[in-house]
Amino acid sequence: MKKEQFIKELQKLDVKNKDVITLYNEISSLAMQCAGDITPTEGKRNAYYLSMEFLIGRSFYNNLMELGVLAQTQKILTDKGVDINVFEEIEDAALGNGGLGRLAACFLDSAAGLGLPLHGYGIRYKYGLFKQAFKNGCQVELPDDWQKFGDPWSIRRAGEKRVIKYADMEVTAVPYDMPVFGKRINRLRLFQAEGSEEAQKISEYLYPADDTEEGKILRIRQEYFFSAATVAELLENFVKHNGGDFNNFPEYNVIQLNDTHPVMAIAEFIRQLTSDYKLAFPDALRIAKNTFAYTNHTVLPEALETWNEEYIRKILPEIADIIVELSLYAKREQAECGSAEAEEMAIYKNGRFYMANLAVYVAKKVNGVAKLHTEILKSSTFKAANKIYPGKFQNKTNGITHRRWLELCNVELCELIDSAIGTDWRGNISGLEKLNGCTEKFAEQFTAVKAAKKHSLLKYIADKEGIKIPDNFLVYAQVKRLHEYKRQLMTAFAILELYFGLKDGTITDFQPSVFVFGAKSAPSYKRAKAIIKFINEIASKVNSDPETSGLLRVVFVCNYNVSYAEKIVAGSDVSLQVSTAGLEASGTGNMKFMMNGAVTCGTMDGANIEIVELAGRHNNYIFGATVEDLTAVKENGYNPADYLKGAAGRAVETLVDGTFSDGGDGSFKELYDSLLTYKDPDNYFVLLDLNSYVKSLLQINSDYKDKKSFAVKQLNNVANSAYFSSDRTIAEYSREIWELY
Ligand code: 26W
Repeated sequence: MKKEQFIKELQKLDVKNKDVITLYNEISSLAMQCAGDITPTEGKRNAYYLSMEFLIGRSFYNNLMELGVLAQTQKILTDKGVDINVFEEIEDAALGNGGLGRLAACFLDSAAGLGLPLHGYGIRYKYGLFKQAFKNGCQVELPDDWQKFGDPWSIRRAGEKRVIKYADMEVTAVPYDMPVFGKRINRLRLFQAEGSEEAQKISEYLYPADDTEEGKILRIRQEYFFSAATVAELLENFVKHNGGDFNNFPEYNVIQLNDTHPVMAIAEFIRQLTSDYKLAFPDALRIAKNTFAYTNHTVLPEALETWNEEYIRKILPEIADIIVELSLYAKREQAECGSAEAEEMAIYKNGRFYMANLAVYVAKKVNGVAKLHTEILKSSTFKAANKIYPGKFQNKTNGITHRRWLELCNVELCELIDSAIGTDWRGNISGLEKLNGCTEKFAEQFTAVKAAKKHSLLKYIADKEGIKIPDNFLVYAQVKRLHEYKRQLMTAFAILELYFGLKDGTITDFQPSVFVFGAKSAPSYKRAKAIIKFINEIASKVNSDPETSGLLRVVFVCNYNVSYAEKIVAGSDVSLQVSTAGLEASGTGNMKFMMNGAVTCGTMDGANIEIVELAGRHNNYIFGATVEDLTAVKENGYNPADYLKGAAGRAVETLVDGTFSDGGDGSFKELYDSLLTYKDPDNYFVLLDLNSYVKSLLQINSDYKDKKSFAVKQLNNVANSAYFSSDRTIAEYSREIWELY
């Protein structure tokens, strides 16, 4: 069905006494008929993106926009007495945790937008990322039953199901296909586990708590489940369409591994080629080396997956044997390296499998996700491999799809851009830089647009959180997963310093400001949960203080997700990106804020460096220790207590002086001890950077008085944000890794 047909059908749709969910399913199903056949085109080279997470968010508005019928649908529904915004009740499909999962969704959108054949493979979780609620300011997790609204955007393909075998069970993998709309329509195929109760568990929950042996085994089962189903399908299709000479397999297929979660696909690929298709191991390995590419998304040791050999051997003995065999091949190839380097690259050591090293050994290309991150991979994390495999490592700075993160979430800004530079930029986002010539001229109009989006955001927050913030407030936002390295705790202390300064009169002439937080903590991450509680405690104290609540507010929005993010990035003035230098591989929220005209208040970390490089340091607010500074600090010995002078000391003391209550679980004291008492205190240098952070926040507050010049800074960020469209990122992957034409 073409979109004209969709419009005709929609006009005929009877909406009388139908509830939102029925309407949602009927309209979505109509749009789905526009998709037609979405099977990957055989005979051409296709790229396949294997990811454990696809954080696609809400599909309804995005898909109608990508089909080019969103405005008309809104009009037709309005004429029928239906406000299109009612579908906001339909929750997001949160099939991911955060960064790497949302990136996967943006990549699929951009490939479709560019007309490139990139198809996703993953898991169709019954329950996605938990729904967050607050009980006395503490995070509680509720199941994310996203399918209760129906799932009109997927097509079940029972005819293509296949059996996945473990030593102790068999599972049926049933594919569900979701179209990815764009200039061409690509496909996201998610496998659902069916069979016994035990088998169904494999696709029940996203990332089960892996702090137990049972959790770890389940995670291994999940990783193997979708990897094996995908490999089996790609090999079968190759035989069916391109003959049986597997030497040509890389001509038609390139497989991108999104972090280490799908890395077992490499071992499974070799297993199937050797045991099912009778290839010799060296041939299977050679073909694998021409097929796979690997993206690393983090240098944090706790996120670089290693698996206890026994766990894998227990349920996947052949995979364990193949990984051991690969480690021997790698050792032989790396024989000329010194023992220390061999140790660093080891795939199999002290009874554990190092999945990142396996990926680095086999993958033809390995990429980091921002310039600094890739430098750290080459000079530190994978230093030895970079030395013996020249040309293997490359950078692919992340991006975000500007269709969702600008055109869908900020129509008003897009109209302003159209009026300033015409509409060519919508066809090719790099045209945005034409704005550089007229940011002064359009500054006032930008201020009006930002004010309108801020009004919508604050109204939404009032509705959802019950907290009313006046429209004249300056909006600082820190929205991302809760992790110590992202330093939400440092923002909490900075807010307390502002609060105390307002109370004792040392801070004057302060522009009314609100700090908006949004974050979910992993359920088992106690310290992150304590930080959430601490921020909520600060919010209730600050917001209820009549002396200062006209000047300073704090809001921790509940159940932050993709849809909430769309409103926050459009309505905020300042984007807080304050991770410890060297630890945020890239960040992608930073790019969303930049594209929507927020200035970045941040450290020289991840993609912040490239944002500031492109938008101009004078249009942003950089503070804090750099990677080099921290190396020196560590060498000279770091004593956080040295940084407790004045207001900083007072702010930190509130963790233990009774100002706030942790509800009696001792978590605030533990937080305090982690900063000051433990033998290796303040691992993320919160106290080191706190003072310069507060100075930065005050500078922003002061600059905000001159609305015009502040707006020029903000608009300059928009003008230089095209580089951070994932269209640019995908074009680079396509040219330099996938070689798609
Ligand atoms: C321990 C915290 C943690 C949890 C999960 C760190 C990393 C992970 C994932 C394994 C990797 C991940 O999501 N990394 C994020 O990937 C984004 C997309 O590339 C980057 O923008 C983020 O900087 C990076 O943290």
